[in-house]
Order: sequence, then C-alpha cells, then structure tokens
Amino acid sequence: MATVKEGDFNAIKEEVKKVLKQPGYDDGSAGPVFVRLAWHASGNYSLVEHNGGSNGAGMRFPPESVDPANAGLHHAISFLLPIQAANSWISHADLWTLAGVAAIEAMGGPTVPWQPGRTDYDSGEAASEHRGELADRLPDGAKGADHIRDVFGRMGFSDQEIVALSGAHSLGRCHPDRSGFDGPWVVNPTRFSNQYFKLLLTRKWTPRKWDGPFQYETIVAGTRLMMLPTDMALIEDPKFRPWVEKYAADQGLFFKDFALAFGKLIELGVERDDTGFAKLVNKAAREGKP
Ligand code: ZEM
Repeated sequence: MATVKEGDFNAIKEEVKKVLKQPGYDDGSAGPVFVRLAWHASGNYSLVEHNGGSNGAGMRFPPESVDPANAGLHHAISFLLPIQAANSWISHADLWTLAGVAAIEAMGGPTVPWQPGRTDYDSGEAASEHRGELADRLPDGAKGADHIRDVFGRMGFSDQEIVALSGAHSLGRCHPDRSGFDGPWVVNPTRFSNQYFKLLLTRKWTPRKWDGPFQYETIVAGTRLMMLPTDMALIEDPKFRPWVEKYAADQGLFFKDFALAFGKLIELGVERDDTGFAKLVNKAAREGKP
C-alpha cells in the first residue's frame, strides 16, 4: 500500500477503495464487511452510560474482540492492516469508520459526512476499564421491533433513523459460520441501493425450512434471498412501516437520510476538543472523580 501524506484522509479513502476488490472472498468485495465493521465499532454506544462508540477501536481487545456479535469482522480488520502499516499516523478508529464511508461511496451509495480525530485504546486501558460493559449491546436478528427500539434507542436513534440505517442490508450477506444465518438480502449485494426496502414490500417471504436459525426466504431469478426476523419487524410494526414505504418509493430520500444517520452513528462516543482530537475519557473522569 502507498504511504500517503500525514493527515490526507482523502488519499486514505482512495487506499481503501484499492483494497475493496477481494477475489475469492464472498461476492468479490470487502465493501459490505467494511460497512459492518464501521457499524459494529460504533453501535455499542450508550447515551446513558456514556461509553462505547467508535472512539478507541476497542474491537481489537476483549471484551469486544470475543463478542459473538462481532464474529467475522477480523476479515475486515485484516483487509485494512496493510493501509494501517503503511500509514501509522491514522488511528484504527478513524480508519475503520472511514473504510465504511469509502465503501458505501464506492458501491454507489451516498457520501457520508466523516471527521477525523478518533484515538485508539491501548490494550491495558481497554481490557481493565471496560471489561464486560461493551459487549452484548448489538442487536439480535432473531428478535422483534421492541428489541430494535431498545438497542437503537440506547444510541439515540429515532424510528425513522432505525429504518434508514437498516437499508444497509442491501449490502453483503449472512454467514452460517458467523451469525448462523445464511444468504444475501438482495440479488446484487455489492451495490448500495433501496432494493432491500422494495423486496421487503413486494416479495412473499416464507420461513426457510432448514437446520439453521429461523429466517425468511424468497427466490428471485433463481437466487435465494433472506430476511431476518428483525428485518421483517420493519414492515410488521406500524411506526416503522411508513418509512420502509417512503424509502422503497424514493431512493434519493433514502440516500439522504441514510447518509445523515450513518454519519451520526460513526460519531457516537467521539468528543473532540478544539484541536479536533477526541481523547479517550477514562471511567473515573466520566464519573467526575479526580
Ligand atoms: Zn446488519 N447484520 N444488522 N446492519 N449488516 C448482518 C450483516 C450486515 C443486524 C444483524 O443481525 C445482522 C445493521 C443493523 C442490523 C450490515 C450493516 C448493518 C448479519 C450477518 C446479521 C445477523 C452477519 C454475518 O453472518 O456475517 C441486526 C439485527 C440489525 C438491526 C436490527 C445496520 C444499522 C447496519 C449498517 C448501517 C452489513 C453491511 C452486513 C453484511 C456484512 C457482510 O459481511 O457481508
């Protein structure tokens, strides 16, 4: 990988775009798993506890590194390692979120607002301070609307933002050896679009008969597509459903709302000082102790 000028984040974005093509991996692209990395790096934020979020890149250490919800994300982390090795000035926390943003853009999606400044935990700090607290906070695809609202409400997201963010399931697939679920949501899972919403509304989804966890399926042009119970909750719940309908009908609106919501997601837990530096606040300081 190229070493780029310190602070040139646009050049880093271009470096990320160069590693997107991964022949032999999934659908030939690291894009979807980069988006999932940025999401899981951020999505354990708690407004109330005031911890978690994208600052720190805690997923390199326990408890996040061993959280079953993060299974498979080591692929994304290793695809990015050469960029990190050639550009040690960028924090992992900045690189992971920027990789998600670059991937969304390269796969035909909107430009998500992104700012640098995140810092990384050293292992000692992450392990001793946050043991246990930061795991078990990501959503469980086997559950329903109440669970989704609990999890995203903890991060400060509205119903509209929850539905917009869920449109990321137009990317990538489920892996039996990661989540247990299986298959992609859409026919072209490396293209960012509003297909996920259209398929939710227009297809007949039936329970898949198989040995794996309960999920829904439909066959489109010979390809088996899937929905999780949490995906189906978006059309079953009367407050979520109108947003699914809006985004299915208007891709421009979806792109605009997705960019804002994803931009907010990757900022969770990032508090910059005047210089733009987001230092890691330790537990004692958070609790107002000297
Ligand atoms: Zn996902 N997601 N997600 N998601 N997700 C998976 C894969 C991907 C949920 C979920 O359980 C799962 C958001 C919200 C929610 C992506 C992005 C975003 C998988 C499959 C599961 C089980 C994992 C595997 O086996 O590899 C649930 C329950 C969610 C909320 C209710 C949000 C928000 C996302 C981003 C904005 C992406 C891109 C993938 C595909 C990853 C890949 O490797 O292909």
